[in-house]
Amino acid sequence: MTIRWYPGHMGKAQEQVSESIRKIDVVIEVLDARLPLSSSNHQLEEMRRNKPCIKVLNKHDLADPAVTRAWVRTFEARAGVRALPLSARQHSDTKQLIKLCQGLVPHRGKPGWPLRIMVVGIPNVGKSTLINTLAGKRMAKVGDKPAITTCAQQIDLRNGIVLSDTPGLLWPDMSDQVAAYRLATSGAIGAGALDYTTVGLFAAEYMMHRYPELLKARYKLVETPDSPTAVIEAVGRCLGCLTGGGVVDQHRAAEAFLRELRAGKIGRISLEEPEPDGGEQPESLPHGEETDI
Ligand SMILES: Nc1nc2c(ncn2[C@@H]2O[C@H](COP(=O)(O)OP(=O)(O)O)[C@@H](O)[C@H]2O)c(=O)[nH]1
Ligand SMILES: [Mg+2]
Repeated sequence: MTIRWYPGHMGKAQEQVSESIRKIDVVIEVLDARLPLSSSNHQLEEMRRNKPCIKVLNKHDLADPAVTRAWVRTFEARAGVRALPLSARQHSDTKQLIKLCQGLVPHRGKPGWPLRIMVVGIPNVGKSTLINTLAGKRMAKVGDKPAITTCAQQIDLRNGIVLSDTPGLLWPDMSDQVAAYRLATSGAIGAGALDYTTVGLFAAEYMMHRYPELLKARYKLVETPDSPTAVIEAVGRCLGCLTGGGVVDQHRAAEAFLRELRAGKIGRISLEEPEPDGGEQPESLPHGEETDI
């Protein structure tokens, strides 16, 4: 199955983000910590020119902490890039983000000379959640002041920082089918674009190779199932996704499996990891011969 998913107006969105970046000091790119590469936008590096960028590895609470640490090292090896794992709902986490921004542009953040930040990222990574947590109850719009009219509307965080109140919408590279499957597994792609059974089998294959112990613990299995279908079968039995005749309903079982995986019920899992040599993209196909995922 080929996943196709092209939200509308993407070309225009890219132009707007590119234009807005000219007038800000720090770009905050929100990524999904479970799949930081597949949830990134490859044009952003070009779009941000030489502006400092913080890669927020959001939904840290759902990701494998060791893999997230490896991603932080990979990103921070790039010029002008910092990386911070966090949970966008956590105030304490976002305070660290503010400190990092201030450290990157120390000459800004003074009266009449605010530090201007913008949150960008693909749909569903948590941009709005992050903006809401950053803004908190002290949120104030200051878009009518010429000196700081850098975007349509801004939120004055009252600590020398102004935040663009609309997130810069980017899009993932859907021509990469492995990335598309990872995005679908994470829930970043809307239900209309995918077939639960196929995505469930992709996720099952990944989990049986990468996190067999988590699978066994969650679904009370003695042995790791030997095929993706057997994983879904086992999940269906454990969760009671059965048809009238007591046979596992594959579709319902796959849907339940994905729901559990996305909610972190199976454990903290990452869907991709950087290569040890600093390269980023492990090559693998959803149902091909390769099994390096
Ligand atoms: N577990 C977890 N869920 C999060 C986190 N941040 C956001 N979410 C959830 O991710 C979904 C998408 O978030 P949203 O802010 O609307 O994403 P946006 O499309 O980038 O603005 C929502 O269901 C949020 O509750 C996080 O740090 N951890
Ligand atoms: Mg949003």
